[in-house]
Amino acid sequence: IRLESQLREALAGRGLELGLQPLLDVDRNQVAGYEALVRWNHPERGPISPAEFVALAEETSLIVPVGEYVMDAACEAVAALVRAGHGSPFVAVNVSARQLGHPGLVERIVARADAARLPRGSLKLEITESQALDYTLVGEVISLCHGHGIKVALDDFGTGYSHLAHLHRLDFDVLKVDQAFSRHMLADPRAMSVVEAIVQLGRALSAEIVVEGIETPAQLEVLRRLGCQFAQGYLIGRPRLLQEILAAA
Ligand code: G
Ligand code: G
Ligand code: MN
Ligand code: NA
Repeated sequence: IRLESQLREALAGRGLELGLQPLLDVDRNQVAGYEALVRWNHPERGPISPAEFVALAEETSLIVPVGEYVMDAACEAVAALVRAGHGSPFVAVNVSARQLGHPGLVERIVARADAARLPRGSLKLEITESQALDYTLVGEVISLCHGHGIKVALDDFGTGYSHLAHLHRLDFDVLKVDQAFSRHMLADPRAMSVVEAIVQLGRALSAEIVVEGIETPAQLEVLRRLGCQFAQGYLIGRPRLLQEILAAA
């Protein structure tokens, strides 16, 4: 309860921050976009991971204003990066199962992108596999997004609930391979086989593949060899604030 009221205060004030973690276009060897990762700077406890407070936010419906904060900040961040000459990166925003059921989600995202004068193609949604999803709803959100030129990624692919049975009728544009697979792929041939198979699956479904948790050049080399489009992980970069990215350039 205390955490809940503190999160409400953070929403009202300036307690939330947006981390941006780069995704590398493996072929071109350049940053193509960012994943938006919300951070809560707690007054006493310091930064709290969304892994801790997103669940709380979902139980209390605070996930809706949290999601709006993230979309606003993400759109503003891309607009600022474009203005600063960082090309035209995309930004991928995480959406939880609870948010999917909230009417007007896609319309709100589109309105925010338009307000920031962003091309719709610079936005992606990441739907996580970590909870049971209403597949009919997911299908509707995907169609709505496609109608607006927004791509949709299936996050944490290969963990948690199995969406494999639904993949043939859910038109995901991107599959994000969980870091559990990349962590073991060089040491364990079976983990490598799984990553290879997912890359082939992506190709067969015309979906882009992002492999997460890339921490070493050897892991990145594997992705290059497999023809995987995007790499994400500490080797490419940790999540940083917009100001840090702008200052580093
Ligand atoms: O950055 P970190 O590893 O702490 O993120 C933990 C988890 O929180 C990730 O799985 C990510 O998908 C989720 N997450 C990060 N930002 C958001 C957000 O803005 N909304 C939702 N719903 N989940 C998020
Ligand atoms: O669930 P999702 O994949 O959206 O969240 C990604 C989480 O993984 C973030 O909290 C982020 O900080 C973390 N992360 C990102 N890259 C790496 C990495 O290379 N190694 C590890 N161990 N964690 C990472
Ligand atoms: Mn994600
Ligand atoms: Na993930």
